[in-house]
Amino acid sequence: MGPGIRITGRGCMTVTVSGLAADQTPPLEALHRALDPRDRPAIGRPAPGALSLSGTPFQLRRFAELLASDIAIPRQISSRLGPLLDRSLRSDFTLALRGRTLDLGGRTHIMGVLNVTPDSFSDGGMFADPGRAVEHARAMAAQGADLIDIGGESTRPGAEPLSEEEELRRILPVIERVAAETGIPVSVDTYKANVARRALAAGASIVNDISGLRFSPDMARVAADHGAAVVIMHIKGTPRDMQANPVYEDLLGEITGYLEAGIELALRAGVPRDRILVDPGIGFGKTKEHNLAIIAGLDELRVLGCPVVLGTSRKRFIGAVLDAPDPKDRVEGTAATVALGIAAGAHIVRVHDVAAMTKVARMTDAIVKSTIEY
Ligand code: HH2
Repeated sequence: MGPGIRITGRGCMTVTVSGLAADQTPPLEALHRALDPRDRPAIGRPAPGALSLSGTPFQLRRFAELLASDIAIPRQISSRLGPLLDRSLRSDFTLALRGRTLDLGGRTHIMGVLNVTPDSFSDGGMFADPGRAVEHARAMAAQGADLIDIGGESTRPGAEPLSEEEELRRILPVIERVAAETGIPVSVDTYKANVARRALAAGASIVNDISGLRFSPDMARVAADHGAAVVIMHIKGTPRDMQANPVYEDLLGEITGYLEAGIELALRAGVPRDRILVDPGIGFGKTKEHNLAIIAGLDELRVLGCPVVLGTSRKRFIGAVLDAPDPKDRVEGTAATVALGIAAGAHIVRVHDVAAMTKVARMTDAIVKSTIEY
């Protein structure tokens, strides 16, 4: 056999610096030229005032080191690239919950959805009875769920807000029993600080807030006071109005910015960084095209340095792609989003079909997280 050539690898990353003034580009280009040719990432000018560098993590780190020590380049650029690269390359995530830890840097974790509502878009009315809800949580745990996410208010597009009293009446008995009887960590899906407070006292250990800590000013403090973890999710608008023509200038940039500001809120209130998770909020103020682009570009959220939760399960955009109006016919479509979401960096997937998605996640992990043994 003659010589052969193979090109392999997933390790190429691109850093794009935008908003550069005319006199800021030449020193960056000079710095790039100063690198040993073997350590030079590929340089490009994707738009006016923007510079891109593509290469291996090693090449980008070399550039960041040189940049950090260059006094001709504004600190605002030179001091940020190194830490951002460190966060983007981070893979060790251990989530400390009451009395247990989840190693999110290893295999993908499964968050089973338990809606104790009469009107959720896919399972509304099925688990409104506490006994049936607890039974379903047990079944999901047996099927592979690592966490159970319990919610009492549907946040489907157009949904009206629910009173705190009614939300508490629905979820508290279920949270108490699921936490006590299954031992599986429980997250409470609420944007109301008073509801979160009572849910945490009843045994939940994570607050899953679809508003990214924005709708209730006290939410971050409540989470900090109870030693709870938080899922900070992106939403544009409110459930009632979010699907009325959502528009973005820079989809992933805006989502990342919103989540970053949410992380700041959490940190300032006293939630430690290792208890913060982020979620791009699939379907929350997004068109079908937005949702697809977010999944494809999910790895952009890695700069936040927090584990990523992805909630695509049975959602409307899958129905739109597959022409499947009934959410129960969206399981295979959900599987595609779970597999590609994991490949693009999701650490936790929030799903209704736990048995099927546990297998999809294990299979995807076996391919993309090759250090895990099966
Ligand atoms: N999606 C829903 C609710 N909560 N939380 C996070 N972190 N991420 C999500 O994508 C997410 C969420 C909506 O789905 P569901 O709970 O099944 O429906 P409904 O809001 O109608 O109860």
